[in-house]
Amino acid sequence: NDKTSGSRTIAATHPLALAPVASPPATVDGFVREFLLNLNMERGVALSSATETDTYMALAATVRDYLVARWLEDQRRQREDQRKAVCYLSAEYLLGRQLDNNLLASGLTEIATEALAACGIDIDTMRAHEVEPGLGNGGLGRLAACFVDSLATLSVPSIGYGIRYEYGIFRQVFRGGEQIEKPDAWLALGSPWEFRHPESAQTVSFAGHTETYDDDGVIRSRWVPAWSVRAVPYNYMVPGYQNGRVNTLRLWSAEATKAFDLRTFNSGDYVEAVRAQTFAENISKVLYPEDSTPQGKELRLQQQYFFVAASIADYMTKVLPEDFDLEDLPERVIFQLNDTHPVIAVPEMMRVLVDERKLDWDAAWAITQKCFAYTCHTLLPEALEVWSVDLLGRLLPRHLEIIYRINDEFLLRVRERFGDDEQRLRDMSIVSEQRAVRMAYLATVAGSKVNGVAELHSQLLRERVLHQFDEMMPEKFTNVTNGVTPRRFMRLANPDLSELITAALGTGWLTDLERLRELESYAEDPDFRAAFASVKAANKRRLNDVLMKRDGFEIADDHLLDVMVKRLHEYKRQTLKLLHIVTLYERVVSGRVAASDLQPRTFIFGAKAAPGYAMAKRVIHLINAVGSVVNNDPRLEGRLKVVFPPNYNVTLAERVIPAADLSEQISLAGKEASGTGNMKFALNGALTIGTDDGANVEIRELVGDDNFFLFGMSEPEVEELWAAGYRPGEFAQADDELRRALDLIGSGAFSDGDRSTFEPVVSNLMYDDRFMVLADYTSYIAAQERVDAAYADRDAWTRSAILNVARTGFFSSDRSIRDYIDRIWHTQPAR
Ligand code: BZD
Repeated sequence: NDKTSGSRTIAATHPLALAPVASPPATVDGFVREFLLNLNMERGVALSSATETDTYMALAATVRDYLVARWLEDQRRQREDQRKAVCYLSAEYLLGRQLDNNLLASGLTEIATEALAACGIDIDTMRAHEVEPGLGNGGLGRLAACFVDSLATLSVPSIGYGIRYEYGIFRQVFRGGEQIEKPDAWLALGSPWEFRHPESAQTVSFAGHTETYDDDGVIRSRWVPAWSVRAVPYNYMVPGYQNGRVNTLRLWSAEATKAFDLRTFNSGDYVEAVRAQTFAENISKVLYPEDSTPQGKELRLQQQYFFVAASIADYMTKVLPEDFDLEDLPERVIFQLNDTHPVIAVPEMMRVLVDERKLDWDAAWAITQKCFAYTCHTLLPEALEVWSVDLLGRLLPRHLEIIYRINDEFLLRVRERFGDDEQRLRDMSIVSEQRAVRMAYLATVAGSKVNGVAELHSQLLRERVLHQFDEMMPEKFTNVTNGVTPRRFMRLANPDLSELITAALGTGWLTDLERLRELESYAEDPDFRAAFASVKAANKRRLNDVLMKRDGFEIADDHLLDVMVKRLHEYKRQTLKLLHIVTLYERVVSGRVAASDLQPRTFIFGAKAAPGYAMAKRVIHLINAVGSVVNNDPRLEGRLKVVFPPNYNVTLAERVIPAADLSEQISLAGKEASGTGNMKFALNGALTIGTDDGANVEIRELVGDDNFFLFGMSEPEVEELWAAGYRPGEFAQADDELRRALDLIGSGAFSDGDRSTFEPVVSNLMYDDRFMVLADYTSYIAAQERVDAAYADRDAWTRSAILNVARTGFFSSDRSIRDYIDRIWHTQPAR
């Protein structure tokens, strides 16, 4: 047992207390015993009277019990080992359900299944009972979740830090085809996976003023804050895949520093009495659902500073030994900044080092610059975070001063290097002329490395968004192409395919995904192709069962399953997909094509729109509207179906992706930083129809042109057309079918004759079309025709699908993490 807790030493004498804590025996009997113990002792119920929630909670606690010993051991080792660790700072972790993942990681799936069956409980019911923690918006949050899985699997000493939002991404429902947002009360029944540690709380302060003072002859600055909150950590176990490792994810929850004012309460003003508490708790109350247009909201800045300040304090005071020489900090830790959301950590670290630890500025800056690295996830200028000087000055006055000084010194260096080029100084200044702090610039100046998330994205980052920084410090820039964890997105999501692969290759591929290459030769084996095709068919039936039960949608066996699941965004171009569907529909209803000549297809959409993003919400409405017309028009003879299950999340993704035939990755070239859905589909044997954008480029290079449906303008072509003056109307004039499709939508055919409902969508495309949907339409339709032709030869299609699996092992997040280690972190695996 661990006898030191912090600086306190416990004088244990009992033999049990001296030994390391033991896990329960990994047998069916051992599991049953532990499960019943939890049911009785933790839930206070007998098996005979247990509810589904009781049994789920007891099961989760049991799985936890098996992991705890390893976890405690790893924490002890990390403290003793003194190896360099990664602190991954992310405002989002889109974890998905935990039970199945933790069973798999601990190798307990079979034992637990049998043990529960022996107690009369179906483990699938337990799996279905879990509410997923939706603590992220989309790709960025899911990437963080894949990364913590790979960090544990690769034994990288690391901690993930984030926010324990009480409400995650909203629950989406449709009313009359329109999106309605409902709060996601994922904690309503409590989470069995977390450990609250109020004794390890940190105080995080805000507002107030700064002052200088004489510190034994040295003039120093200090911050006199106006108010504070308590940051209470909740620890989550992150088990590596069957390697005995368990890492920590530490999510912070905000609480009031003082219990509410009892005197006010007694005087009868209850609301006033709890005001402080409510105010404090607001900070971690809800995840902002905007994923591309940061609104500059004060509460969001509070959230960012809250979790970053708590994390740095936690690392500096609880993880680092007390006598640690701060000059050595860069050999001990690297803080990876997941986008700009945690970038306020940079001035916070400076404040801690200079104001609290009394280092001189230059020494502190030298340390800070080596301790941070920054990952950028976007290229859209409107998605780059900026904070107004006014807001920063009000909320974090000392940090603003520090940012000004960082900027002044940086601009001096720019001047030294490039002379008095005033335009350049304005362009590169961290503080813009609009008096806003550009967080991406701050991260670039402060970080040791800056990486994009796919080759093309990293290149465009250097050439466009951060061009002048690249000129000045090219050595900072690098690429790490994203990846996904094959444990969740292959083994758990697609058990049948995983079994087929294991039968062919043996075990080991799940942690060495490049071994999928060995499947290439199996693509030539008719028996393997038949087996692969029947796995796909079974996955479609499984999806059918899920959707039938969930939303009453049916997936026909003989339909090509064409899937577009991702956040709703104009740059991702869900409208292009819609124009394809409307075109097919219009061909039939106008009599130009016989329904019987259509390749039967089911189109699946999954997408949430940011609540304030009016155009995105209108597109959701339009998808549902087109769906209800297309699905009910007898002239189509059931050959086209549009299925849009609400509330797309990780759990649904795990069912949809393995069933897909065709993966839609159709963003305008140069706009999707990477995409990670694209990787998940390819790894599950869907073929991609896509533009040369983000990681699609790398997918296509790996799978080969014959196994990928490429269409649309390349990024340089996009730039060229844009520079020449893009007039979308000309494209509508030039393509008869495009005009017909737009006219049909504009005519009210999908809105009971009401022309106004979708007029904004049509006129936006006709007269603005920032993302050049119309320019790529013709090429897209032609590519879809190649899809139909290819699907007609089902066996050849299956061969392509197998080659997609075989050639995309590169996209394991294990490889991404190795790239981070080699190119950025330079850490060693834990002992
Ligand atoms: O990050 C996404 C990009 O759009 C994808 O191309 C990329 O694959 C993933 C992972 O690198 N970005 C996001 O998901 N961004 C957000 O979710 C987000 C959230 C809050 C504020 C701003 C952006």
